[in-house]
Amino acid sequence: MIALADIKRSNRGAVARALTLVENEPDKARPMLRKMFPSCGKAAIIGVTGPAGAGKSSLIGKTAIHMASLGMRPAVLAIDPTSHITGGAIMGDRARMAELDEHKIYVRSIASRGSTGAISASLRNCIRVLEFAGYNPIIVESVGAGQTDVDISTIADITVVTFSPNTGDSIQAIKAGLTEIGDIYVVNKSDLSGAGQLFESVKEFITTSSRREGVVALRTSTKRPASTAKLAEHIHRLIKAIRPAKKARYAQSLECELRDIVLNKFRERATSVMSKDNAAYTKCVKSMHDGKTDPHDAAQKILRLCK
Ligand SMILES: Nc1nc2c(ncn2[C@@H]2O[C@H](COP(=O)(O)OP(=O)(O)O)[C@@H](O)[C@H]2O)c(=O)[nH]1
Ligand SMILES: [Mg+2]
Repeated sequence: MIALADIKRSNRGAVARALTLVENEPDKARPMLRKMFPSCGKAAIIGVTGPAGAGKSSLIGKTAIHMASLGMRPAVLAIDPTSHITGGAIMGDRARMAELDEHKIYVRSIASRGSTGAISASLRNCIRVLEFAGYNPIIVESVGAGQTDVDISTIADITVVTFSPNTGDSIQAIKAGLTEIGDIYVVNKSDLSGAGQLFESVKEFITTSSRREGVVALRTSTKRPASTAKLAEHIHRLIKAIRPAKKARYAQSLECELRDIVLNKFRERATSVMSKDNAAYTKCVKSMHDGKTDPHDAAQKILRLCK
């Protein structure tokens, strides 16, 4: 049993156990999540996305420390499957971990395998646990474009899209739709050559293509503290600016979550009905093959079996 009171006072062990339960045994986590639900929905959720290797983990590590010095209590969830492989600046680096620990910043990577629906559900519930534990904002690192397929911008209040000059596909990635989701565009690794040019392209692209208001482009380098401090300050200002709209945003996000759950459950149910072991299903298929039932009538029969 994990005591809610221990999670509430941010006991690290209790928070870690709660997150593990949510990830590995979602059904067993239900009663706990039910109790947490009424006090959730107020924490700001910051999504950080962009190509693998752009420096998201490193950047989050540095920025979170600035955020802590601005009086915030950030927690980080990484659903980046490459975080471990690249030596993941957040998770792997002991010195960095110690620094984050010192600032009481909670960092955790969460599973990126499984269906998109399962990852999103687990992410949303992990956010609840962290919010209940008093963390705010909750920063979520995800790889954009096709790798984990969790559309972070539907969950996040503020989306940071990150590029760097040495992930060659950056401009293509920008054009591939990322311009629609970002509130902040970051060209990281500005200490490397090519960053200036990329920054100009990003700026030009967002002024001509982004339909959102107040979108900014920033240059950062994890080697230059002033640049990451500036990013933290900008996020801080945005968090304050969106506060009045947070309730409505959360209501919208809950409805989105509800639809996801229902549609996923329905898909699971339908998939299990349409199995070769299901006599009613195979009968239906045979009747269709024999030319007795057309596919639409067969589908109606199967939908009745799904109830
Ligand atoms: N030169 C330079 N390297 C950086 C910078 N930020 C991150 N890196 C390096 O880029 C690599 C990938 O960083 P990581 O944070 O794991 O990227 P992620 O895959 O986007 O999370 C690591 O070797 C980092 O040390 C930066 O601002 N400048
Ligand atoms: Mg990473």
